Amino acid sequence: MSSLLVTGGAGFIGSNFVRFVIDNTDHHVTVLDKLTYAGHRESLAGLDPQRLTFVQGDICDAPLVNQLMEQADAVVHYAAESHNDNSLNDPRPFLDTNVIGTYTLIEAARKLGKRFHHISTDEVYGDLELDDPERFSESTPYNPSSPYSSTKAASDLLVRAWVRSFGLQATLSNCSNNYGPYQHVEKFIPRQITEIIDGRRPKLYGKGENVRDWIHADDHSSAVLTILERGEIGETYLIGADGEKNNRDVVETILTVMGKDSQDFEHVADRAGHDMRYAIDSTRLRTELGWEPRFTDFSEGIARTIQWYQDNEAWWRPQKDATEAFYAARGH
Ligand code: NAD
Ligand code: TDX
Repeated sequence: MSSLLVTGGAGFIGSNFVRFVIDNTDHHVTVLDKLTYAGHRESLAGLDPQRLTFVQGDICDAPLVNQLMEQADAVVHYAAESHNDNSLNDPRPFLDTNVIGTYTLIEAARKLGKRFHHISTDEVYGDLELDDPERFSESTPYNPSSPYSSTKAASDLLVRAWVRSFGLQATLSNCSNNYGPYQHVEKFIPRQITEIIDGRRPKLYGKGENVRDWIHADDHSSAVLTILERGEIGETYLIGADGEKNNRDVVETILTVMGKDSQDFEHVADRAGHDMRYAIDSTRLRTELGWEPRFTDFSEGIARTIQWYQDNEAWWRPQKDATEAFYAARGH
């Protein structure tokens, strides 16, 4: 048994990872999470207290980070400001958490000689044309578009530099768009599900032609555990499950599964600098480390996600009004 320090473990993907680790390994998990608007203690409810320690704190707090890291065998770093629309409204927290927070963690990890895994996104590669036959791979040049993705790109480059300059024992992964339970209602899929529950129409930015490459959060978790166990130090692995869909197709699937007319959506103001298409080639992870996704039926995964939001209104309801007020003020 070993002890994992998981940053951002009360957020969407972090909390799914913590559940996955507790269900599938005998590791102990310590979560370090600031509980920003995006973090919820309730997302970790019901987990065995013998296996989980929760610490509320900031990854920019070096003394706290050092103290927690001393007790850990390995660190998995999810904590971030994660929403593109927020980054267009107020970029500063993205610089603090994504850049200075990552710097604080890797400084501690290198001084203490700890194994470190850095979680990142396919958005660091910029976007693809709709008809481009190529997908993102580990050798695609960085070309981020938004304040969010540029701070994630900066954090990736810091980790790579710390590997080369200081021998940091790190791996990195860049994953495509996740879906599943515990995702904040500001994000595309939960926003549309909860709009329909509230009797309103789903809202597509622009024409709805933008493509995202969807992966279930549990498949992301299994990939991260695989890389933590078998990944080569200093290397980057792209995580994706061949789930490319345009936003309009996703909304039509959600409407159909929820028993509504598949065309009952509306178009709203587009996002500034909106990336057109993301697509991941995960051949390396599959061939070198033997990873495979389990959730390959998107409609079934969406149906289970819809069911989760229908069954867990108490979890998302407190965030809904403020989220919609933010969007309304921006024409979204
Ligand atoms: P999220 O916004 O749901 O959760 C982020 C968590 O980090 C929250 O619990 C928040 O309280 C915490 N946090 C924020 N600032 C902090 C700080 N300074 N100190 C400590 N904790 C802090 O995000 P998510 O969607 O779960 O994303 C998690 C990670 O995965 C991020 O690094 C993101 O870039 C990456 N990622 C996300 C996706 C996606 O589709 N959501 C895809 C690929 C990669
Ligand atoms: O109401 C909406 N209508 C709409 O059409 C919202 C909220 C979004 N969209 C579009 C914008 C994108 O094309 O849906 C797509 C997905 O939007 P988001 O859920 O905001 O995700 P995205 O911007 O693609 O980024 C996500 O995936 C990569 C995560 O938020 C990032 O943290 C991750 O790095």
